[in-house]
Amino acid sequence: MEHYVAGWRGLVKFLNTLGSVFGFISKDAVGKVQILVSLLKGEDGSHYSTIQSMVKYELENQLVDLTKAGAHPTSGCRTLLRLHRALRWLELFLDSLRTCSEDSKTSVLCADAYNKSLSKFHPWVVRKAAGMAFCLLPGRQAFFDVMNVGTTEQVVAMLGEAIPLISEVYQITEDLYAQHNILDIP
Ligand code: 1PZ
Repeated sequence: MEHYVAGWRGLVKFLNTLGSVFGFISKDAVGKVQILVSLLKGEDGSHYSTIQSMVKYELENQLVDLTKAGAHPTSGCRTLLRLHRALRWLELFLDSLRTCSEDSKTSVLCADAYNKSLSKFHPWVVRKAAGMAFCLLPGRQAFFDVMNVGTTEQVVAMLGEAIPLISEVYQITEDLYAQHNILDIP
């Protein structure tokens, strides 16, 4: 969990360098990261050291709203699920960035990845706002420049290493949530 949270902090930091139009996205992610950190640092923190132990603890102690929103709007399971769903978008987006041609538009890649993943969990107004924000993404080269990794070849190589790790984390979480039937926490 500590590493999951640290990874998200890094992503948010990067998102913030892209400009204030992404503020509403980063604010939501920050809020969710904060919820997880409070749980991790809280009285019951020892149960939150791994995602597996969190799921077990919260389910065994009825700390999760399973069918409709209720007493536990900030459960660890619910909160992490939101970030988990966004991780799938990230995986798709980074993979398209890695393989795209020089004249591809990041806004289109980003929207495609979003429409294939996260968008199905969002109401119309969020989809609309996200779509507008995507249009303001820097172009491919400027995007690679802010990543601050080096040449395009170096960016592509770095993504080639990072994406399989993101996929692995995504798959482990997905399997765990499926196993406990908690992929639809409201
Ligand atoms: C590089 C470009 C960044 C584009 C980011 C693509 C994701 C668009 C997501 C739009 C989210 C809009 C704001 C908040 C939405 C929330 O309603 C949902 C559900 O949470 P709930 O309301 O149920 O508590 N939140 C999410 O789906 C989590 C979104 C996290 C997005 C993190 C993006 C990380 C970007 C990393 C950049 C490299």
